[in-house]
Amino acid sequence: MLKLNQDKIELIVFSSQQHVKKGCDSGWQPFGNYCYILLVSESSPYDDVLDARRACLRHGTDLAFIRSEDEQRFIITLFPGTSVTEIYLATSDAIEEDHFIHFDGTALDFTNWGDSEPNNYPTFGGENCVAIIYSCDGRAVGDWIDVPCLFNPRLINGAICKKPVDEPPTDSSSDSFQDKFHMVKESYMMNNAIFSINVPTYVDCMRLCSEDTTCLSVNYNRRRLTDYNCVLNSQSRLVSRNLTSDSGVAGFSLGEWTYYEQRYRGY
Ligand SMILES: [Ca+2]
Ligand SMILES: [Ca+2]
Repeated sequence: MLKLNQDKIELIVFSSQQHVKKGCDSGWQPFGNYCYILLVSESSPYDDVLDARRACLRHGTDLAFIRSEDEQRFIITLFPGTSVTEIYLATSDAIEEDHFIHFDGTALDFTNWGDSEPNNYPTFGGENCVAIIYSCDGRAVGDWIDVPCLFNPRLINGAICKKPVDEPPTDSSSDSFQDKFHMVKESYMMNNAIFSINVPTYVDCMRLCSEDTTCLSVNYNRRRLTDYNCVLNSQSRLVSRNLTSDSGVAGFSLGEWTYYEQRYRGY
């Protein structure tokens, strides 16, 4: 199935070898209690890991990370017959160099690093995100490599999205959308604002973010009783180091800001 998506043509890959059981939407493949889809950006590679993440967000979920050898084996079965070369995973060491965690903040239970990886190759300012190999000279299928988060020099054109079986559709009007965020107190994401707006509560700020597929985190500040500032960010701390505990904004003192980022749901 071809889907026009802004300036990219995104190919949703169906595998004829997989039986889609009840619980996964059309085009999604089941494994365990989860559904997976491989997205291939056909017209151009993903700009960066955020671009790949947004591709999954448009499908109501987020990039996958890999928890076990069995899951890795399953994911590799999605690659044959496609033009995918390398695929972003939801794993990063942006918060602490050489300490990789998944985007939900959990530790790695399984890794499959290729030879000499991760090497934090310095040419583009280090490498804090992770891709899995399908087709790359000198690499084995399934090798993991660390890659830059915010620049894609390797022509990474794949994204694997994952969601729990029977997950209800994303409903930003539901109260449960608050569960999609977690808080980092007294912190502020610098230089990644999409826009800033006054809203009465932090819940309203989260709601705005959850309704905007380009929004990955928010800063919330209550300056005065009648002046509340909500900043929607295009990045999260998991792919950017621009999180600071010093607001750096004139007129605001430390501790007034609260940073919330969208958490991964269900896995
Ligand atoms: Ca790194
Ligand atoms: Ca590397």
